[in-house]
Amino acid sequence: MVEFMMPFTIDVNLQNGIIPNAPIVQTRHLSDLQGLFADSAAESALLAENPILYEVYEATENPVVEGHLRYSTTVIYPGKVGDEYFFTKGHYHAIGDRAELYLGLLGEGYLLLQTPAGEVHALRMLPGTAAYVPPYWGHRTINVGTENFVFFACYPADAGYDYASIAEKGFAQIMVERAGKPELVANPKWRT
Ligand code: S6P
Ligand code: ZN
Repeated sequence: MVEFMMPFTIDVNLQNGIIPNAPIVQTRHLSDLQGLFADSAAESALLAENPILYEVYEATENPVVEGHLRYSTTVIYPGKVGDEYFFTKGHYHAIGDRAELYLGLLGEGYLLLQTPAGEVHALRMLPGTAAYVPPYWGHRTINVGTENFVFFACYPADAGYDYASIAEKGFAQIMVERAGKPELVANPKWRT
């Protein structure tokens, strides 16, 4: 017998990305991403200030089971550690074959995608860009602009998070500022 969950709507504030009354709000400071930026000296120096790099508003209390969806907005603040732009931790999904869709809402960023072997793709994201994360790709978002970079994400409720692989190896390539513009370069800290 099918149990029918009641349909519902949520509100996303399109001026700032905030989901009012989101049951889950995560605030990630630089200290939560310690060791992930390429320039360790710049990272240590900025740790004294320990800025907030991004916030996640997770909107749903849907059951965390196969078949349901969860969704969130992420607000990444503008800034750099050395010449590397602020980014999210990045993760693979714990259930690797779960895909995801991002929709750019505000600002300018990149979605960095990586296979476990270190093949990297960078997709530019602007307001209105829908970016697809296919199954098995690790993903991280980066704010390369001077304003907040905000996007909406929708993902299978049971996808889960594997942060350990990224924390251990990082991404093979990183986004840095060169002559005032974002450029993808090899990550000197990447471990195969
Ligand atoms: C979840 C989805 C996003 C991220 C968020 C923060 O599958 O990809 O909601 O969780 O952008 O990134 P991270 O890497 O800290 O979870
Ligand atoms: Zn994800």
